[in-house]
Amino acid sequence: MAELEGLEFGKSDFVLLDEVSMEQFMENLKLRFEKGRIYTYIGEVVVSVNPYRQMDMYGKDSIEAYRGRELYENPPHLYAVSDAAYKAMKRRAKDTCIVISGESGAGKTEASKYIMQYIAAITNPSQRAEVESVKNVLLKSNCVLEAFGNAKTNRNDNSSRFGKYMDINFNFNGDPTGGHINNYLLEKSRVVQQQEGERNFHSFYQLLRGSSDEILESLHLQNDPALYACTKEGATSNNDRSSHRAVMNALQVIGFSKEEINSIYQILASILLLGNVQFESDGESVQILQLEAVNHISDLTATDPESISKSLLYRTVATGGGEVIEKGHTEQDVSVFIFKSFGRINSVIEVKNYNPVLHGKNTVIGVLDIYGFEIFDNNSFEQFCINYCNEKLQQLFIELILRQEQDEYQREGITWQEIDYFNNQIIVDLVEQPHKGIISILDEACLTAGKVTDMVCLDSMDTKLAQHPHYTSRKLCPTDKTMDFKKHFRIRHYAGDVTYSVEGFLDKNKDLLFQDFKRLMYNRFSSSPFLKEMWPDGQLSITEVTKRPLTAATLFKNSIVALVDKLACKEPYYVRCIKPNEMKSPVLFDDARCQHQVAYLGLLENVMVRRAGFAYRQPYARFLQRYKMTCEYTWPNHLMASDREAVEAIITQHGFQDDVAYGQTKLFVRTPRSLFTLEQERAALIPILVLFLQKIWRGAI
Ligand code: AOV
Ligand code: MG
Repeated sequence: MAELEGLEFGKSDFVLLDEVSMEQFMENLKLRFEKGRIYTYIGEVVVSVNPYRQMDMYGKDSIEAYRGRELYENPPHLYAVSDAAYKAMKRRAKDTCIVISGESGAGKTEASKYIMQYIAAITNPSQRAEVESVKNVLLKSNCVLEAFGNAKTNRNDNSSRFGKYMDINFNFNGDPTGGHINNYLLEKSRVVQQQEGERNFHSFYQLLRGSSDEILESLHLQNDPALYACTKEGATSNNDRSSHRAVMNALQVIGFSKEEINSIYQILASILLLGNVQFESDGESVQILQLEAVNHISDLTATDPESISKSLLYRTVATGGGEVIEKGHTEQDVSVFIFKSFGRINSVIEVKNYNPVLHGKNTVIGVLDIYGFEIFDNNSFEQFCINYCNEKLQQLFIELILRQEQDEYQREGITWQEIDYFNNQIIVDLVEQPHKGIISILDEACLTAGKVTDMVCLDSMDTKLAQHPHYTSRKLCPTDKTMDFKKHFRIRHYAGDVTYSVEGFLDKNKDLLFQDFKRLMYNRFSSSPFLKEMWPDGQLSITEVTKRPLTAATLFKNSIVALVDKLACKEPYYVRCIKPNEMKSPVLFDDARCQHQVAYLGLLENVMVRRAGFAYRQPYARFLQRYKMTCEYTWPNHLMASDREAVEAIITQHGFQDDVAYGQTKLFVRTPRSLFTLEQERAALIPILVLFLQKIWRGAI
């Protein structure tokens, strides 16, 4: 394998290291990064180091080089695993998935785009129009989703603020016939608040910088992001204008009508204007200061200003007796529906991308690109959810790559040196366990009537979780000077310690959007099914909506559990991304940072399992069926006592006995080479066999 590139580039598969140690692993990883070899295998897992520069390895030539080839025939590449997933799907009708993981800024989203590009490039050779249009929608959806769901953070200039799982459906020809995108918990709070040095979602800046003067005028906007509370942070960027053009084009390709595009931008404009509305409170009631902005919003949403003001200032609640009263609400409430309306835009995009054109047998390749593990100066509810999600994905990796592998050796009676690894299930439990976990405690606080504050909830967590080895309460660390520990709790995550501020947890978990506002929007858009759909419960009458909805954390947990279930029943391929440094530098390999990631991703354990283990396994009967023609003792039928003995005959005749182990029901093959040789022999024999059979049919033999 390594000789494909020459030894000066290091080992192309960590399995080939002379000795499995952290030292050797890091040496190889660093050498390859420095030589511009950003991909390295652990068997079929791709380890990728973010190059932070444009690499000349994704062009048409590369695509051709990898198309239809086996993993070990070319230097490591995302294209090779994409092809392996595609082959498994096409030849063996297996649903497959490619799971891309790694911390924020490690290169997951870029990887997912290259994978999609590759799949698009190798499919539909006959250029059928309907398949081309499906491919276009799938490819272009990225651009739109990134505009609305990505933002500059202090970890990554183009950070995904939502999780994305895309299923691509294929017909029996192996051509894409449709797709479905699931979005996971968008970080909505970003619309009203960003940390220092960060930006709001790209789409706001794109709209302001990229639109013509006429359009801006019609939206009551000016082209300077610094003028708006939502965008004044990080108002400078140079490519917003060109991105705006690309997004407009993508929206059209996907099939959004002119009116729909206008409506989306009217809503974005309303959010920008709403963000500038200030309120004055005299302790009793609240007044709006900028009535002009309210007038503009009313124009954009074709709603009368009275209703807007009213829905901003009051909420209508149904009392027990069915009577309706009006009650004032606070500034904080107002921000809630600003970001909620933003979230709805994304759900519309998801609906638009769903294309269930399913003909006949249909297989799926899923591509998962989710927000990576992150630690900021201030970590809130969003980081809590994001990091929990990463714990779940790490758990899936452990399950599929480390645990099941070892379990199978045990079951099959293969001699095996047990490998120790850190199982993060304990942290997953800390978060999600019913009744005892953090989400349950949060939900309980949210559902309790009366004034339960964030601090009351924190107290409850500190009491209930005091003994947990991965939870640190303020009470246990009163002398911790490294931070304001008054309203914080800390979780020892698999990827590092994160201190969360509990402030805002309850509100974000309740995720309120007031019914008045939904009703207003639903009625306003009654002539447009596209926009009406954004406010589905707006049609409910006041008394119908008092039922308690599920909390944000519980909904998120449920969606992640469903995602993991979906992934677990597919054949998984893994891309493990590593961030080489914090400076976005193409030349810096920060040894300590990289080693930390290698350790928590469990890559060394992965090498050990893989090395001691076997790359391929097949039940005896199936192996025999496929390769019996390559051995005189098994062709056309064997006379041995069992299939296993017949398989032994094939293996021995080819001299592969040191490369295999015999399990109870399956043959285990260590390296892919042996199988490859057998495949080649088989391929060479088939034409001879066909000729032979033809002669028999013609009576020549
Ligand atoms: P992420 O998806 O893993 O973070 P990205 O894929 O957005 O990270 O990568 C961050 C940046 O690194 C990109 O914007 C590129 O500038 C650069 N980069 C990554 N991969 C490559 C590559 N293969 N070639 C060239 N440049 C690359 V996050 O979404 O924050 O968890 O939520
Ligand atoms: Mg990303």
